[in-house]
Order: sequence, then structure tokens, then C-alpha cells
Amino acid sequence: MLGVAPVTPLLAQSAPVAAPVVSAPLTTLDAHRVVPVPTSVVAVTGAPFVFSASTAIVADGPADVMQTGEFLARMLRKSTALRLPVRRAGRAMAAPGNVLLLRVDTSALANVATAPGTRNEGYTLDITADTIRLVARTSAGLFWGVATLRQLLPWGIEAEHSALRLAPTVSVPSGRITDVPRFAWRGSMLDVARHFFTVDEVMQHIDLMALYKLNRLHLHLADDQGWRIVIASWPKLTQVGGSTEVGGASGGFYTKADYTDIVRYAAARHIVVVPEIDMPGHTNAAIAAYPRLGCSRPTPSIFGEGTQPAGVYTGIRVGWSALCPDKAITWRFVNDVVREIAAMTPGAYVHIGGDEVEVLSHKQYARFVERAQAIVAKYGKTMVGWEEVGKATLRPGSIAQLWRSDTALLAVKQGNQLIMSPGPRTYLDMKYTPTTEVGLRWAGYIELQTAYDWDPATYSPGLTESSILGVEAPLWSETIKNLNAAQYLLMPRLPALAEVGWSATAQRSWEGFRTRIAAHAPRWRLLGINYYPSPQVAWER
Ligand code: TNX
Repeated sequence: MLGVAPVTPLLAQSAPVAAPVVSAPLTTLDAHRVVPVPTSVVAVTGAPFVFSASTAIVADGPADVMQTGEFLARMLRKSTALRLPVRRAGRAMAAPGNVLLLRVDTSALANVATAPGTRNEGYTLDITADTIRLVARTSAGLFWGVATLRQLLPWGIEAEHSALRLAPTVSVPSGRITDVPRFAWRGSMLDVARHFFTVDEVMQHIDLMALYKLNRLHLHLADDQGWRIVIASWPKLTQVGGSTEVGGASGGFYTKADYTDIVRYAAARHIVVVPEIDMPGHTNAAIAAYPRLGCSRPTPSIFGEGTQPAGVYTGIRVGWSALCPDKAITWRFVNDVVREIAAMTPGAYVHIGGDEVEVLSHKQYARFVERAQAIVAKYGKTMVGWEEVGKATLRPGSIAQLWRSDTALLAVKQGNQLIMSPGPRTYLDMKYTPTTEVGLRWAGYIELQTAYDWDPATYSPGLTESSILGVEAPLWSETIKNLNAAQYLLMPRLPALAEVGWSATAQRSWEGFRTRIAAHAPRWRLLGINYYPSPQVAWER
């Protein structure tokens, strides 16, 4: 973040010798740089909408429309001299001036063709000299419309106290945008198990997701190296299982209050938190806390080089741990954990992991998943699992997450939908090139174009548009120690994934994306977001 002193010569700081950096307003909607690219953008000749001290934000709809209005007003207040009032519709206007209307209308977008459910996240944005009318069927749609409006405003609005830089106008050119997402699930996964991320870091990540209309935050809360969420009925999970992380530093965990704070912060940005407790494999942290959950300790040969880890594990091998599938204590444990997680999670989903179990038989694995799935359903949630869960009999509505592609079709054949997270495209813990810092490389190097230039519906044979619920970019954290490193891997690939998830193929092109994303770098710099300056893009200064 930049400092707060208004006298700081910001321009000199970012470009000491070059010409002054100007955050100019757009002159025509045709020149917009919105990511993800909207369904339709029509520029109209005419005067722009100019924000001024007499602009009012008017909220028409449920209570959270006011919240969205406040979100916008706060953003402008941070960087400009504008102190816009947010009013409920119907009240007499105190002073004449232009109006930004935020309106929920359940009949909006009725004529736009979409996949089931996604119309509810769409919006229309009509901009004239007097009025900006943002209309959506739900508050979520309105919030995404505000995200678009934010990108139509000069990037200087992301600064703190940059009124000077914004002079003379904050304006938006006239025209009309109609926008509806392609997929309902547009996710980002943070692995807080291998390295722990604080509540504040997770909230900063949520802010970043909100910029790009991502709506599912998948938290990988437990793995071999760490258990990160308090379960009151099994206190040693966090006391013992949360005490370390990869590399041996002290780990950390979320209290229930922390988790609730994250869930609320996300919900205010129309993002649903999807908690994952990985099982029956990837469970060493739980077994270290409660050894009776395991059948026996894993054999030293699995670890090759060293000795068998005593209790907690701080290496990065996968596949070797498992809950003992047939013990009564295992099912008491799964039931208690799912019950407590479901109770603190307002979202509809509980992710049970289910990946990379190399020490159970096929039959043991399938039985485990089926039983866990029944428990998730008993507590009123929809089960999500990595694609291997397709080997079990899935309930209608359960969701499988494709990552390596060889078992995902088993779920599709049962009539279940997929979240598309193919490693070679979406694993943002992969390095960009052999020489970039941090990251792994088992799924290949993923430069920006590779992350962008693919279509979920044609990714593997046997898939169709309707078998796909959406897309998600996992960020496994074996090599990632803090948010700065995480952002280096996420940016600019996460916005690329967001466009894959939101925008129709007819609107998308690599050339279009690389031109638009180039204009986002100044915004990221003002927001303090780290990024990899991919040579595939002519970044704007
Ligand atoms: C595979 S993807 C894993 C994770 C690792 C990741 C590293 C998946 C379901 N399992 O346990 O962290 O590779 O890229």
C-alpha cells in the first residue's frame, strides 16, 4: 500500500525520469479494458457521466444494495475528494445533480440466453450524461456491475489520497453494457495447510477475487502438514496438527471467530467460502494429533531419504497417509468435523478432498467417499471432491473437481457436474517458466497465454458445456510462504482464469485479453498487489 501523505510525490516515485504518469478517464467505451470481457459493450456518442460533489448513489432493492452503494462510495472517498451520499430510492433528492442508480429488478435480463442460474449474476449498465443505471436480478449481479464500473473509472481511483492526480474529472463515457457469466462457479483455491495464511492475508485475497468477479473461495484447510481450523470436539487437531507447516516453521490456525470473519468478509463481496477437509488421504496432521485415526504409521520406505516423521510432517511428499477406513473412531471423527464445519459455513458446499490416496484399496476408498458423502448430506450440504470421488457412487448434485483428467469422466457418466481445474492450465502453483521464482513444475510451466487460451468445454473428450459447473484455479502452497509470493503466482494468471470462467468464447481472444490486462498493472501497483510482469504483455506504466 502507498503511504497516506498527500504531499508524497507519487509520480516521481513510480517514474522518476519519464513523462508524468496520467490516470486519464476513458474517452469512449470502445476503448474499455474490462477483465473479464463483458458480453456486450456498446459505445454511444454523447457527453460522459461526470462524478461531482452533487452526484448521489441511489439504492433500490434489498438491504445489501445499500452495502454495495457504500462499497462504491467508500472506494471513491479513499482516493478522491468525492463524498457521495448513498440514499434509498423513493426519498426526495436533497439537491439536484446526477444519479448513479443501483437497482434490483427480478425481471431484468429476461431475454438473455444463459446457462441455468448464471443470469442471476448478470447486470446491465446504462451510462448517460445524467444517470448511470445499474440493474440486476440480484444483489450479486449489482456487485459485479460495480466491479465493472470500477474498471471503467481511471486507475487513479485505486490510490489513497490521489485527488491531485485525478483532476479534473472522474468520468465514464456514455453507452450500454450487458453482461452475464458463462459459468456459475468461478473459484480460487488457497492452500492454507502447507503454509498458513493469516485472516488479513485471506481478506486481501478476497479483495483481489472481487475485482475479477470470482465467486468461490475454496480454502484447503487440512493436509498432511497442517490442520488450520478449530474443531471444538477434537481440540488437538489445531493444538498439535496446526503447530507447524512445510519447512518446519510454526504454523497457525483459524479460530471459529476468525473463520466467521472470513466468511462474512467474503459474503459482503458475494463470494461463497467452500471449506475443504481433505480425507481419507492427506491426513497426517489429524493422525499426528490423534494417532488412533490411522491404521498404523506409514512405512519409512515411503520417505526414502530420511526417517519416518514422528507426528507432525513438514516435507512435501503426497499420497502416503490415510485415515483408517473401518474404525469406529474414524467415523466419529468425520461426523464431528463435518458437523462443526457445516455449522459455521453458510455456503452450500463442503469439500471432502478425496485425492491421491495410495494406501487404501479401490473398495475401501469408494466406501469411504460414499459414507462421507452421506454425512455431508445429513448436515445439509452438497459434497465437492477431487475427481477421484467419481470412483464412488455419487449422489445427484455432488460435484467433482477435475485436476488430472483420468477419473473425472466417471463423475460425468453418473450425471454429476465438474469444476474444471486441469493442472496444466489452472494450477497456479506451477512456475511460469524454468527461470521464474517459486512454484512447482510437475504439471508443466504455465505462462500467461497457457493459462488463458483454453476452453473448459473442449478440454477433454466426453465433456459438454452442461457437464461443467465452472472453473477454479488452485494455489497449492508447498513453495509459497506469504501473500507476496502467492500474488506473484496469481497475477496475472488469476484474472485470465476469471475471464475463462466468466466470458463467452465468442467474446474471448488472447489478443484481446493481453491488450486489456496490460492496463491493469497501474491499478495493481496502487493496490499493493504483487505480479509477474509476463513478457507476453506490453504492460502499461
Ligand atoms: C497435487 S491436486 C495435489 C496436492 C499438491 C499439488 C501440488 C491435488 C488434488 N493434490 O496435494 O499440493 O499437486 O501441485
